[in-house]
Amino acid sequence: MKMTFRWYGENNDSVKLSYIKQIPGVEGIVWALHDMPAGEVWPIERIEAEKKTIEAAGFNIDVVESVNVHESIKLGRNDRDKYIENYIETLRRLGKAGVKVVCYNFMPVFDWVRTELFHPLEDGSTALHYDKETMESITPRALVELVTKDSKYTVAGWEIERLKELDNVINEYKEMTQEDLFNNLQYFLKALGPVCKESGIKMAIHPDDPPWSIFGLPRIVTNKENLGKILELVDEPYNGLTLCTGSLGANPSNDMVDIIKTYMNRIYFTHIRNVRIDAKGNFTEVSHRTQDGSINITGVVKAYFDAGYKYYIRPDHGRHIWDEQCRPGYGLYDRALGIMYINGIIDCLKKQ
Ligand code: DNO
Repeated sequence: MKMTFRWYGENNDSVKLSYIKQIPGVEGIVWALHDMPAGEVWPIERIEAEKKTIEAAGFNIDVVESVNVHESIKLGRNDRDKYIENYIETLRRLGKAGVKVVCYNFMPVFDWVRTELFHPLEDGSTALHYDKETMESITPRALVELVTKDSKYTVAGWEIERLKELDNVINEYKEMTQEDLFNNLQYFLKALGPVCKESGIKMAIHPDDPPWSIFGLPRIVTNKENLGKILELVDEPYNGLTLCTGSLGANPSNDMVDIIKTYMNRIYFTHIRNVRIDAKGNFTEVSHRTQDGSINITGVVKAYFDAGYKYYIRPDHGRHIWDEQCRPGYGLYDRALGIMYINGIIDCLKKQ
């Protein structure tokens, strides 16, 4: 297991690389060019500059999260091939720079969705929260306003460019079935085959977060069965998964340990996050510790350990603790605690 930490780039993150270096065991920085609009080719000079900064701080650049997929590809519009070509070129460049795994998602319009970014927890910290009733009564536009107003940073996955055509794009999805979305994903993945094979890049699709349909939009990366179906769309090693325990785990019928054991050999990247689900199905992100939430984090780490998992792992969203001012979910402190918890479980297993 290779421990990594997500970092948004110089002047775009409250956390410094030198701070991350002080967390024991972190080998790699999970990075991206966050200001690149989906569908555009990433400039070589910028990839090189990022690589230089990250490597100079003593980390590898093996994992990119994310190269975002243009809406035309998800919708299967007539102009999708040009965006797929651009995606391929970006992968070629990333491969040359030494990137090994590219995380992406295939969620229509929205990336992850929450109704509150700074929900108070009983310990005085705050965390990301999802309220079902709010989601059922709010319009997409009002949700964007509600969620982005409290953050001084852009919220990754909620980039302005992605959301500016919100209403039009949502309408375009109206007629679309889950099957259509699977087909469009297959078309996209097949086209990436040659570049992935030539550059050794593994594609790792991120689960839908939360793993159910929102605003009537189709969502397919939601459960064990669909993950299996996605792997079969192109049954080759380059087509793999990002396993995010907090995304999939927000649905209590997703048994994370079972899912991980089933797809272990195609999971190239893992996000460890705990959520506490209440009786109504609302959920709040909590500390990584197993007993603080609804997900068996200890069991998850053990499943990876037992399998001799050799790919990448990172602590996912943390709470905002100790008055830290940071990107929502992406502070230094709670994610560092998360790493030490994971490190602790692993060391304990090693000793046994
Ligand atoms: C949220 C993240 C997601 C993830 C993308 C991957 O914090 O887990 O935004 O990066 O869905 O494409």
